[in-house]
Amino acid sequence: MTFRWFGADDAVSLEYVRQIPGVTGVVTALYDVPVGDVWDKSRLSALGERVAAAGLEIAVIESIPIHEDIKLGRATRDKLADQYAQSVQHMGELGMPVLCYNFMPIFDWTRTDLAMVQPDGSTALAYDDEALSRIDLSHGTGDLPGWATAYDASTLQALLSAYKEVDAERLWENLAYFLERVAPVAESAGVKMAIHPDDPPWSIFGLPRIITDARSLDRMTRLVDVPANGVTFCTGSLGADPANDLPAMAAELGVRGRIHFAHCRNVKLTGLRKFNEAPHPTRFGDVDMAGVLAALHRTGFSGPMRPDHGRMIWGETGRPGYGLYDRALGATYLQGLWEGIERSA
Ligand SMILES: [Mn+2]
Repeated sequence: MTFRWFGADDAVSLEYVRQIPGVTGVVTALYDVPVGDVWDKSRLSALGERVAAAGLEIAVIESIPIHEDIKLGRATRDKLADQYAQSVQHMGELGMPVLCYNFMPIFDWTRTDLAMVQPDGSTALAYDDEALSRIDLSHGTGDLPGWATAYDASTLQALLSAYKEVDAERLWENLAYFLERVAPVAESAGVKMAIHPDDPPWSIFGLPRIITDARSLDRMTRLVDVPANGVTFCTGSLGADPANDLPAMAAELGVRGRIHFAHCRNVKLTGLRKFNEAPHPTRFGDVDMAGVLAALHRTGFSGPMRPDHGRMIWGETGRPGYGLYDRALGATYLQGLWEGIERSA
């Protein structure tokens, strides 16, 4: 069991993470490296030492962001892919076994409310496609929750217009081009690459999103058909689309040995392309968490798992989705569920 940690300025300290029963690994990153630059091996090593000093280990790097030029297929992508592969090589040399990354244009996870009040008084992240469609990006990302300072107006407009030339098929080509250069390096360095599904799993702001369902995950793993080219099975992202049969998808990818990391989170679907995040146990949302874990268990999954986002409960404030308390409850629930599955198997 692992837990995400955002580094030295995370309000949830490593010492607290260490006290969650059963959590042995952290999921972290170097957060201040400019996108595209090589991750310095000595800095990565120092991060590992800091985590080790707290009695934990780095189980997953989440994530090394992929430069937009790679996703856009621009001429600089060769150099950028080489630099990315160099960072992956450094991970391997330091024994950091799993890399979670994503291939979403411009924005990664997107929500329209970071603190939707729930009937029990807790707050949760929420998404409503109608609310998203009303957000005006012409003056930058100021109105998009969680992305307020990410892009100024001119940078964002330039990127949005560059993506007008990149449809879903072109994005697939660009993903293949990237993986052809990086996945073999990961394979030989002993690093498992685990692509994170698009969150939410559909197009937003007219941008293509391609990692959304069983078919696309299967296609992705076959772009470069090596064991290191795998998936982060994020139940919350994939579960936002009711057409996704999560236990079947976990079984299918799991039996091929391509699930390298599990993100476990529940979502409550409240309308068409509308949901809020929910407590981790199956009955609080639309994700069959018991079914997913049973499928993972059956297919011999032994990789890292983390409770993905949590609600804010007990008056906690902090980074939306990443408080201590609800995620810790999730970690213990998931271990209890796993124990039950193991006992009855
Ligand atoms: Mn996730």
